[in-house]
Amino acid sequence: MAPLRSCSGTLMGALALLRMANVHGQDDFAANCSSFVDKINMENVTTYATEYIAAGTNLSVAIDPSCGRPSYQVVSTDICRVQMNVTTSQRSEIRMEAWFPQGYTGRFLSTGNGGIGGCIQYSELDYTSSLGFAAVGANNGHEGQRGVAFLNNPDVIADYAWRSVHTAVLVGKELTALFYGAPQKKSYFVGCSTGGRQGWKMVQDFPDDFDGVLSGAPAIAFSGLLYWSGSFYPVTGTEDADTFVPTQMWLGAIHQEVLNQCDALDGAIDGVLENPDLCEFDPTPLICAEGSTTDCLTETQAETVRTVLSAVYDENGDLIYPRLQPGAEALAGMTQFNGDPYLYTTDWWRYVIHNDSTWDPASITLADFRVAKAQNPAGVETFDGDISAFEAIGGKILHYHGLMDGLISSDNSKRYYSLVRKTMGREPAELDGFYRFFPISGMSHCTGGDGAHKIGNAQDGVAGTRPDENVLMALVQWVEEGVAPEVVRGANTNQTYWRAHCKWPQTNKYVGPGSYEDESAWQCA
Ligand SMILES: *[C@@H]1O[C@H](CO)[C@@H](O)[C@H](O)[C@H]1NC(C)=O
Ligand SMILES: *[C@@H]1O[C@H](CO)[C@@H](O)[C@H](O)[C@H]1NC(C)=O
Ligand SMILES: *[C@@H]1O[C@H](CO)[C@@H](O)[C@H](O)[C@H]1NC(C)=O
Ligand SMILES: *[C@@H]1O[C@H](CO)[C@@H](O)[C@H](O)[C@H]1NC(C)=O
Ligand SMILES: *[C@@H]1O[C@H](CO)[C@@H](O)[C@H](O)[C@H]1NC(C)=O
Ligand SMILES: *[C@@H]1O[C@H](CO)[C@@H](O)[C@H](O)[C@H]1NC(C)=O
Ligand SMILES: [Ca+2]
Repeated sequence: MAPLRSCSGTLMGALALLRMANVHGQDDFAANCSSFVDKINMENVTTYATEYIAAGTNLSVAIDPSCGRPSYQVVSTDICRVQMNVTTSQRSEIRMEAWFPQGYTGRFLSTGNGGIGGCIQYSELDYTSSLGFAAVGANNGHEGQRGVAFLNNPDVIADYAWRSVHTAVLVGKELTALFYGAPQKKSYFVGCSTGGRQGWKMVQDFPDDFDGVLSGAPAIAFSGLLYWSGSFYPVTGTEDADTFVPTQMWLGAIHQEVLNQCDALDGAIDGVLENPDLCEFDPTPLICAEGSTTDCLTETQAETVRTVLSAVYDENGDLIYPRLQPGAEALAGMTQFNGDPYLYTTDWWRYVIHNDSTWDPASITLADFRVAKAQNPAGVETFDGDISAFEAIGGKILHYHGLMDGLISSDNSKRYYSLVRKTMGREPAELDGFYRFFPISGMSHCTGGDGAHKIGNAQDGVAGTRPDENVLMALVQWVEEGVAPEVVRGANTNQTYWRAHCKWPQTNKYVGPGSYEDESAWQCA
């Protein structure tokens, strides 16, 4: 029958047209991207490339070797890559990139940085652009993971403390509007460590920048943190000192003894501490018996263990920085108790605080801390408990911290939560409307760890993209639909089990009857 033939003819024609439209859509996107460079005309912005990058491309990227990050990134989705430099003062600038996905969702996002760098996080640009965010990332005002660029240049320090992220957000939002033809609907931040601090800095001082902030393991109370990290070297001494505790002991016997004493306190012997606050670790059982010398500690070494696992206080007994939470001693043993000066501390006091590139990290004392705290260059402390301006704009902040973090104590995140409570005079139920904090058991520093650490906070830690299995998408749901996360779920490394991490101040307790790998065998209390 004629109508049928014509119908199927129309259908085939329509399919062909659709295919052509798809190809044209891609061509348009690519063409729009390559010509985009000519449309950009912004003060202080030098754009040197806009190029279409097809999904699957193994992109070679400029990254300083000190960053310890790969010099390539495999791109997961079709993007328009925009590379530019932005002047931030007469003697400082940032290098920045914007990755505009073809599958744009109307959401803008800024990534963060790490350490005292200097390193664009290409993995996070890729991760977030593949989720449909128009994503930006900047180099924080200098290249690489050292502090030399700070010397005698407070503008580079200001870029590091706040201006790089803030500038990249202003420029990035303008470019997003220009490229897609309309302003972003919502704006987000994702970062961990120094990135976590950057997120908090924006919440505290630039509340209009973001609608939602995902801040992990934040390097806040900055001078206290770097003083704490720098205080270990004079205690441990170098590898040949009597006071030194071999890294193998931290990885093996000491971590095991912490588990012996504290793993069961949450109800389950699973190699993970759900509530390190209950753990008062005592290294005494590890002291060598008469005649024994292996897998044990001398009295002197036991004293080192006690000291480096304690909080640091000033002369008046005021807390400078809390203790490392038990469970993280293996990572800390490798990175902080390893008999070397802590590089970030060394560089910060040399190139920022004392302007003296010969300053000796072995000489660090409370006086050095006092100078740094008083100087608080460009407001880097990031420990302001009044975040009411962010609440007032309707912003949401989702804060998390790994309980196996051996670089930044999760106790300091709890301390900040308390500071906000006290400063704003709010109970947790009242903060819940806009600020929620989730300690993540079994998570190391930002990614990795022995427990259910894959929460979707970074490309290295993704086990799903639904809001109930991905903390970034949970934040989006909170901001856009008003559905706030009650728990943050994560999977372990091999994704053989999931666990729901509780909202602070609740903690997880194993109640059974199933195995500890059974999510429903745990309860927040
Ligand atoms: C390309 O740009 C034109 C004009 O600015 C716009 O109408 C079109 O939607 C864009 N196409 C794609 C695929 O981005
Ligand atoms: C991408 O390229 C780098 C070196 O250029 C190479 O080491 C890496 O294996 C490549 N990755 C993939 C997935 O092809
Ligand atoms: C952009 O900044 C980087 C890092 O400071 C610099 O190496 C590069 O030469 C600059 N590029 C342009 C085109 O200005
Ligand atoms: C450009 O940078 C200068 C500082 O070098 C600053 O004073 C000015 O406000 C910037 N312009 C814009 C549009 O941001
Ligand atoms: C180091 O230099 C900066 C800027 O050049 C200055 O603000 C600071 O006071 C100096 N610190 C010392 C200890 O000289
Ligand atoms: C995870 O999987 C890898 C590769 O299959 C395997 O080598 C490793 O032993 C597994 N780890 C655990 C903890 O099961
Ligand atoms: Ca346990």
